[in-house]
Amino acid sequence: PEYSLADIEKTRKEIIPVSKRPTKKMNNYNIDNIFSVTLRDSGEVALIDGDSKKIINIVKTGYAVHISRISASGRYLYVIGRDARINLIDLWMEKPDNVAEIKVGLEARSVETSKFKGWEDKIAVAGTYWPPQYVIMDGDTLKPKKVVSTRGMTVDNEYHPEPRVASIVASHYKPEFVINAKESGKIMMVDYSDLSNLKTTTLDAAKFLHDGGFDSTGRYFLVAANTSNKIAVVDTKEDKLAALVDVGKIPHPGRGANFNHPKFGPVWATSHLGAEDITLIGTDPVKHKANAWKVVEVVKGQGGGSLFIKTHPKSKNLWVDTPLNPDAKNSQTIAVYDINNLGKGYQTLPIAEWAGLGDGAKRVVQPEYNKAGDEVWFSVWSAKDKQSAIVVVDDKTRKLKAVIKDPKLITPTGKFNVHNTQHDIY
Ligand code: DHE
Repeated sequence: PEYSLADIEKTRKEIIPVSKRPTKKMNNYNIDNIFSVTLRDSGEVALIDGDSKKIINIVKTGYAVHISRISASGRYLYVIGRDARINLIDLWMEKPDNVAEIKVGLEARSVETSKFKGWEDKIAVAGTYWPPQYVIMDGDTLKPKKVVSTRGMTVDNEYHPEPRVASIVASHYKPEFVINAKESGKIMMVDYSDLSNLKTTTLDAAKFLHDGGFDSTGRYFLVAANTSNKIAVVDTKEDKLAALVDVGKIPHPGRGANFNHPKFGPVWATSHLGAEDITLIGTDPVKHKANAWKVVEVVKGQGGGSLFIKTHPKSKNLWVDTPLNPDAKNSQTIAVYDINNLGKGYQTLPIAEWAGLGDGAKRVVQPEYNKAGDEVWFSVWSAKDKQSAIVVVDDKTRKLKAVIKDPKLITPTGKFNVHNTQHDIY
């Protein structure tokens, strides 16, 4: 079935209207260091206080809940389920909880919020897999304003009836969202400042756009065209494709990892689903022009089946997971590299073993830093009926710091630290 703006509006609930919401922060939490943790199979997120490691609240969200994103001010948390349900959580409440909810389609993976100066917290956007479209909403009420179809021609000029919307990021340079259509390989820079006279710049990238993140300056967005084995680089200042970079089989960066390479200068890194490669791409067209948008180094990891890679500006470590590797000795551990000496190879840390769980898949997935950049959190992901956990590692010593276990932590996967997600720090 198709899904119109009227259909979408019918599903909307303002659980707590804006006029009844707090006018200032009503709790003593260090909001910046809260983690929103996807509890995939229970359709919930756990809000965990990063300082005390205690669960603040378990909030009901959509089916097979997928990602969380934070508003520009850091107040509102948007969570999207695979059933295209968005939950808006107000972190200013005494106990942060849902304040609004909407179902923007039948199936979805992405949600984002306006970040340009003057537009903080004002607009939200969600992309759907079905129907193939994106929806622009009011940031605080989720009232839908505009639905735009992605049906049309691919980069090869063939018609595609259902290009799914993959990742979306908010530009820091303009009032624009960068919206990636998977099957068509088109990247749409959508201007949200005037929805009745909607301006969109469409870039031809490469087919099968999936996930990606900004470079360290926040100007360039690097997105995997996954089964095209390419990374597309978008210049969000000029609204142009800066490059299409050939990489190994099925890059899967999550949001990727930015660091200063001792030899090549600023780089952005991705790991791969289909290769053991960790690919480093130069991102500084000014001071390191010869390296910009080139693969400057490929480091070997534990194997294929990697989903996420992470570092932090304050850290010297690069963490690479391999949760979909068929060998448990890879899927249950993490590889960590010294950024200043990648050639030395990686150290393997037995994260699943540290969690001290019984039997289960215990896939170690998605490193995520705390605000200070001195701790890394990992999910140890088992089936719904088995115990899972979150393992916290001290970044400097690479030693176990804490294990968070609770019967309510069912199938934890993605984790989103408020500060790092709000400011695109990764
Ligand atoms: Fe994801 C991000 C799609 C399966 C965990 N995933 C994304 C994004 C897309 C996507 C398009 C980028 C969103 C953005 O930035 O706006 N994911 C898909 C799929 O189509 C796929 C392959 C199959 C499916 O059935 O959904 C899929 N994803 C998974 C999982 O099985 C994972 C590992 C566990 C889970 O929770 O479902 C998973 N995906 C994640 C995570 C992110 C993500 C944790 C965000 C990473 C980040 O650091 O931002």
